[in-house]
Amino acid sequence: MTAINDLVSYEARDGVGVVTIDSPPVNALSQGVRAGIKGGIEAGVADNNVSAIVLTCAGRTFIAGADITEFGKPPTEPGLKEVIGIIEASNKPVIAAIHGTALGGGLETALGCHYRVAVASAKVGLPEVKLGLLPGAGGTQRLPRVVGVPIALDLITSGEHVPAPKAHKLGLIDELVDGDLVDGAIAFAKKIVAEGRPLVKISDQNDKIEEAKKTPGLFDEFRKKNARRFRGFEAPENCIKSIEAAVNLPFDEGLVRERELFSELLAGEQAKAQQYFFFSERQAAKIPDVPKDTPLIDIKSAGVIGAGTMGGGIAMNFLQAGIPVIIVETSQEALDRGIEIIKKNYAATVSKGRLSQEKMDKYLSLLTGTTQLEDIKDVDIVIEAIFENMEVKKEIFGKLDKICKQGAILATNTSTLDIDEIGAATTRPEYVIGLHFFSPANVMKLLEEVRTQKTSASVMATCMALAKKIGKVPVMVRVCEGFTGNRMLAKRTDQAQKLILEGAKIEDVDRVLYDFGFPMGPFAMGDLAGNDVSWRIRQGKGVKSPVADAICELGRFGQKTGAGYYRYEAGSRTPQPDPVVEEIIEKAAKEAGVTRRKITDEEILKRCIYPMINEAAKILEEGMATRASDIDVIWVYGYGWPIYRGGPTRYADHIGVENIYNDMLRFKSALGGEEWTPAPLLEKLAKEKKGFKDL
Ligand code: 3H9
Repeated sequence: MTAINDLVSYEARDGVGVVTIDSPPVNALSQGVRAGIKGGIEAGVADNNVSAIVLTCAGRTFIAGADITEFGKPPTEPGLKEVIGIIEASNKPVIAAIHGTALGGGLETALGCHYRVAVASAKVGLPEVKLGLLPGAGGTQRLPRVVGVPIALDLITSGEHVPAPKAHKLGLIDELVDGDLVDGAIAFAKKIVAEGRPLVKISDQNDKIEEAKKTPGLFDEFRKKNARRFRGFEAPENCIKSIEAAVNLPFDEGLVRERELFSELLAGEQAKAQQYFFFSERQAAKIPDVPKDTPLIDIKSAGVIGAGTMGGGIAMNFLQAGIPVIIVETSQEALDRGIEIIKKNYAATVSKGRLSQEKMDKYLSLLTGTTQLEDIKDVDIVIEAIFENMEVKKEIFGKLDKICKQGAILATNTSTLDIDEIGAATTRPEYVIGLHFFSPANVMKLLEEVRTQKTSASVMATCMALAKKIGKVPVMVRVCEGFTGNRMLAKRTDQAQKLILEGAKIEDVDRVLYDFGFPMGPFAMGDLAGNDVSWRIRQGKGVKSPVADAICELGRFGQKTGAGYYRYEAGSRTPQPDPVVEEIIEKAAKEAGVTRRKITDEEILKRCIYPMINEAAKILEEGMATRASDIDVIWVYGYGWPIYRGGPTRYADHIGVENIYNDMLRFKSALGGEEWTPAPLLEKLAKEKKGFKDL
């Protein structure tokens, strides 16, 4: 074996040159890897003892893409396009041998090879769009030439990871390899040499391009069909334009156009925000005082207390991860109802073709129900998901303490209560933790995990790993009112209520936040979730909110009652402004002595967002969240904050903390109110002309 450089080696095996990249963790295409591939291919071409070259990777995966940490730095030679050009121009067949994931620049490199083989567990894809980019090393030009334009449009604008068997059917993979990948790739290489098969250069293949030319409306149709999905994002449109270039221009010119469109995105704020978010999500998985080698508790079974909407959704996550669940309810009727809803949810997914009947049956075979708490005595984790009442929860945790085996994790899904107090109801508070799922719990990706003063490192590490296993993104926070997400949300809700009292229209507040990029505004959101939920919480705390209370007093709980802040036609979810609500607001304003005025969109946006950012500063000061970027992960995955704006603290840095601070002071003198007093941390950052990124 010859070292080409520190990261890439070359070896002749059985008449085939094997170029192996070994650059942990994911063999990203750093300068060293690019130079190594170039050197490796050149070594293979020059080696008279070999007639073909296999390009493969050591470690857990094939090349996972360009090295994202290099973006924004001055380019270094050789560029990826050049390296791919060298591979494609090789006079000996080059075969990519793929395991793990061939993503982004990794797949583009493989598409520069003349053939591709993979193990069945491998996945391939061009996920650049998720980083606010497009495949910038020929992916938008080569992929459509292999799979056709319609499929390329889907794959490139979704960034989907395609499993190898499907990729094989699409012609992206030439052969699936059983057993050892490199042995299989060498055998494949020898076979194609023996059969005298041609050097397949994808750049020369134009059949699929010609086919697309016959449907000129293809691109506009695709744009129209996906307008909702792409709303607010810049990258999908550039992806489409680049694939259009593949159809309308010769290959080399298409590459040039692709580079222009790539560079445009790379320089933009959205790509920077989305790349920031990629690393933020991975950072969030790390808890500074929980070492990497902390022993994990083996979670082989789960108990869920409460078969309501949350409990049912939580149970589904475990079932889908192959973890058996026992669900507990107080009455047989409530239990049956809860289990029926789970079945209906799965059946609906099956009928939409997004789940096989076989999988649904498998999930349901892992589910049992009981009305006896004692039946969960042997489970490894319990998640309590009943209504928010401290006394009832304490009673349940006291019982769990007696019933559950030693070493079991006792979790609560509370979104409002003091989990230290819940833990104190047991003799094992170190096993108690908050696992705050977001509704719908089987869909929303965020899992806000809440550590108490006593939660053990092992319980935390286990719950972080478990979250990943059940397809969630976990963020660890500490106990405070509303934890991190809802504590910030409360600030937005407060402003939204004040804005409508002062004269803004409900639909204008919603529109401004929708246009900012949220899936819906706060009032449409309230109507969807049910306004009665927060009304009950306010009643419990003795807190008043004149408009929100008046609406609930009229039984206008939202979509489920046909009216809330908006009215809804029977069978429709489209919010219609309602003059009745306008009257309620006017009356409430009069009673509160508020003079109503016209409020601009700019004021609506700043008043909804800035107090949240200020609260984020307080949360960080108090150490309730570990990092500013954790808060951003919470808001993107739990509340639909547009990922292309990175999250609240990233957005604050983009606007400038100093500008936000100055606006806060202006609002304070114009409107009064404690919410406009800048948090000491916000003030400090503003005065030092720094941002959350500098913390
Ligand atoms: C691109 O290719 C542009 C091209 O068109 C070329 C244009 C010229 N770079 O996710 P994990 C790190 S754009 C640098 O926890 P997993 C990651 O931060 C790229 N670092 O593992 C983490 O570090 P740490 C297109 C990267 O097993 C560690 O590796 N490609 C990169 O759950 C482990 O990552 C993509 O978008 C990278 N490209 O998942 C793929 N990738 O341990 C991005 C990962 O310090 N990557 N790291 O926190 C992924 O989707 C997942 O990492 C992968 C593995 C599925 C590969």
